[in-house]
Amino acid sequence: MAPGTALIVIDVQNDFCTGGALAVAGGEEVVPLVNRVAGRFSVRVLTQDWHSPDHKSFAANHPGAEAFSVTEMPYGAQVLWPVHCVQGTPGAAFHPDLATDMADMVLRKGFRPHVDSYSAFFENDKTTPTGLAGYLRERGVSEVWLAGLATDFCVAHSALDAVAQGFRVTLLEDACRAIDLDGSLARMSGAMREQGVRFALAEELESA
Ligand code: VGL
Ligand code: ZN
Repeated sequence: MAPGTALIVIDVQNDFCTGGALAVAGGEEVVPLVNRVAGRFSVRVLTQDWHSPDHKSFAANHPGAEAFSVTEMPYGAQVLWPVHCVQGTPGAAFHPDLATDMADMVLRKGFRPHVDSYSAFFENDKTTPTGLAGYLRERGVSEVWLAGLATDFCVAHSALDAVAQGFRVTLLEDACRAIDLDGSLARMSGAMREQGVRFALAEELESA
């Protein structure tokens, strides 16, 4: 892999895997693929969804609201999720088989109670940066590959923001799994293709 290419692994945490609070079908299946390809990248970032217990993206913090319903936040529409990835809980920990020692940086997001953060670059208000773009630029990164959970939420928003920040972006498709809520996978896949995100399989890396 060319220098200046980063792997960003999104939210491979227990709550997004089988048995977790917001389980993504087959979420844990991305782990062996991520572990296999990580060594090919010179910069490796893991992200962690990291919510306070009173987080406003939780349906439980909106009396009467059901999980997976949509509400209006000051920054726009927001899906209300089951309580997940609460700071310091086992659900927020990385999947136990994920190779985490390889990470140069662990980036936590979604820790502000009033703003959700799908993207690894910007919170859902689309203005509060996480600092990741600056980190990658300072490390000389111009190209990013994305893997993890969930394809149609945190991975897709990260991919779109990465393009907008001027990075070349590849989605490692078989190292991602989706939630697919009301057609979100088709919608977000279309948006990613439209913005020039390239879709690739892990074998492309392994045969290189
Ligand atoms: C995610 C919903 C809520 C994700 C995080 O990682 O895709 N989705 N929080
Ligand atoms: Zn979350």
